[in-house]
Amino acid sequence: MTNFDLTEEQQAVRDMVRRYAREKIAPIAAELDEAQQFPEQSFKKLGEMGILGIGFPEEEGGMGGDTLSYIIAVEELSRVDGSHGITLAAHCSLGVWPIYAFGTTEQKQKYMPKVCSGEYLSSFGLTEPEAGSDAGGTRTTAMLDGDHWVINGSKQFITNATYAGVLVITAKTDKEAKGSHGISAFLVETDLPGFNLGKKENKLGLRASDTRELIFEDCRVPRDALLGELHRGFPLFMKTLDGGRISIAALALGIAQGALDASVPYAMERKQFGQPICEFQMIQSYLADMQTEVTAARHLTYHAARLKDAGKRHSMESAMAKYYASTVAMKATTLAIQIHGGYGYTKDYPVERYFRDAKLCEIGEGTSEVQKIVIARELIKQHAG
Ligand code: COS
Repeated sequence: MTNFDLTEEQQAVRDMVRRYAREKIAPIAAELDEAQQFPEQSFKKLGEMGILGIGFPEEEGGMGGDTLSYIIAVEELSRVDGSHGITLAAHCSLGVWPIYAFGTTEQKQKYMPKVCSGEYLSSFGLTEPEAGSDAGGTRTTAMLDGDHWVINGSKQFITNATYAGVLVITAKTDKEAKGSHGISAFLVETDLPGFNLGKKENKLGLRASDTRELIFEDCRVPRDALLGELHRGFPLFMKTLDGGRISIAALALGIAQGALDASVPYAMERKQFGQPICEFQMIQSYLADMQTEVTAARHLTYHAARLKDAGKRHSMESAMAKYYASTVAMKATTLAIQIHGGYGYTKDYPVERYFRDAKLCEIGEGTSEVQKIVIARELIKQHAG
């Protein structure tokens, strides 16, 4: 990988996470995937290393790194195991970031040190059975009763749910308001009465990551658990997703790079017709496509991260990075299996896992179709002046 003008700090994060991923995660990734086992020990260790608070200021309890350092950490984990990558992505982008960006001083003092150190894992409860791409279709409600909000409803496909200490969730606070209006965000501690975990999903890929349903039955959270402005939860989570989508781009990028990492040495070692298959031009064509497209995806992803670091609007760039990197991950992992031939279709090589893991990138945090809507709308807006 070329340097991409990384600072010394960004390179140090990359090297640290890369070393940890290669030495500690790569040897156990296949086993965790097979057993659908969440890597609790890894996240304890990543918390000790500061990685769970990597993109947040030291005074908030974070490591003091920037968005790009965090994105590189997701990429390096995903290069050996997408389940680790998505767990970090959901924690930092969807759980911690909204607390940091929209929390009151009291909320930040209460939660930031815990989520940055890994004492609490965190995540985001937005999706519901009737509110997937149509994120404004939220049916979960939060009604004020004295000094408490009473939450009722359910959330689906929530990453990290079992292991989270606090979650950001969304609920309708004005039942009369239509569509994206009248939704608010809340901080919910997961040991509250009325908060229950539902079914654990048995997934195609990212099987060592935790994905569950959340069920709220008269779950009472304190009045000051409201995060951000009342009834303005929709823009809050759209801004959150603008950042989250860069981390899913990094997940896709890492998986695609992992597929390429596995394919080059395999193509150099595997002999057919009396020579290594890397000497055949059709295999070279596959490798050339993978290298070119992975590099292009990295440019888009790092660019979106740099815009976020510069405090500039990055909705379109995040969507482009996610859309493109996900497409690249699907293609690169498909080609990696093709290069490995019959062996690639078995669990003896990691490329079948990468292939299964890649598919989520085209779905989670907004499908590729949703990304195209975001890109086109931004483009039209820019042209309208
Ligand atoms: N940043 C800040 N505000 C934003 C925003 C952004 N990126 N995008 C939209 N908003 C604001 C709009 O300005 C508008 O504000 P007002 O109510 O003040 O006018 C409001 O949010 C509604 O926006 P819009 O009309 O664009 O909403 P739509 O219902 O048309 O949104 C899409 C359509 C499909 C783009 C949206 O629902 C979406 O992204 N869906 C996918 C959700 C998703 O990713 N789910 C997976 C979650 S996994 S955690």
